[in-house]
Amino acid sequence: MMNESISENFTNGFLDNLLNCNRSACSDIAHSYLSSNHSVIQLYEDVFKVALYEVGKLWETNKISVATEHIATAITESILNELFEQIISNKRCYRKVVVACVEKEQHQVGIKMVADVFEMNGWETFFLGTGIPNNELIRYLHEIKPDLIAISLSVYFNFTNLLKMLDILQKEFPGLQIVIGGQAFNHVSADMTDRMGNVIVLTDLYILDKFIQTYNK
Ligand code: B12
Repeated sequence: MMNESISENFTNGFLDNLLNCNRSACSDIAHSYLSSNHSVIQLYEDVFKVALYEVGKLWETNKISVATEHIATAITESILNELFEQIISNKRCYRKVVVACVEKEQHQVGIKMVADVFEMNGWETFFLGTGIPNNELIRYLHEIKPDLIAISLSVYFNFTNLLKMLDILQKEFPGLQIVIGGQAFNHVSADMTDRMGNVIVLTDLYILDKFIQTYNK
């Protein structure tokens, strides 16, 4: 309970400063959260994600402008990049993961966090973000030969693009382990996920971290 309210204070402070476009205050909050005994995953899940979901609600209800939403996202992405050197693990496990969004998906903050969790667990991570066409992805996978691909889907109406992407991946790389996540799955029914074939759906970074640790054994 105590811990929850501490996180809430940081999250509210972070959100206020995002909305006021105060990048350096946001950065200070992120660093002091980590120094007060919280993990990077807690920072991502309980501060950054909660604040950006709130930004989404404010944007959806026209309480903030598109510009403010863009700045809030850009600040968060810049802090993720700033923290990267700090989170990278010295213990390498010599596994490779390609991390990408479904074609036509424009949301890349969540999947960047996913890439970081793999890095923290010693994986060599190839973060493609948004905007990679399927044919270029296939070409890249042939080049990198990863152990696993992680895919993100945020917007529900891109689900058919996900099915198309999975179909191509599963034909071209039958043995490749595929993990998928993203907030679109809050709106996808079980009979739809059944159509995805042999893939693993993971809902958040805590679960992803456990999955990677089991996989690393
Ligand atoms: C920023 C933002 C944008 C930016 C994105 C810029 C960028 N660089 O990423 C821009 C402006 C491009 C954008 C565009 C649009 N957006 Co937008 N956007 C957002 C906003 C405010 C924040 C997104 C974010 O970063 N969230 C924080 C991250 C950390 O959360 P996350 O993505 O869920 O990721 C977490 C988990 O899902 C998980 N995860 C994610 N992927 C994966 C993958 C794996 C393998 C695993 C294990 C886990 C995992 O890990 C993360 C940590 O837990 C959200 C609000 C919201 N609720 O998120 C709306 C939101 C996602 N957008 C929305 C919409 C509707 C749109 C547009 C259609 C708007 C429009 N009319 O044009 C377009 C869509 C374009 C497209 N084809 O994708 C809706 C989606 C509704 C829905 N259910 O489908 C939301 C929810 C806003 C709202 N409330 O209406 N958006």
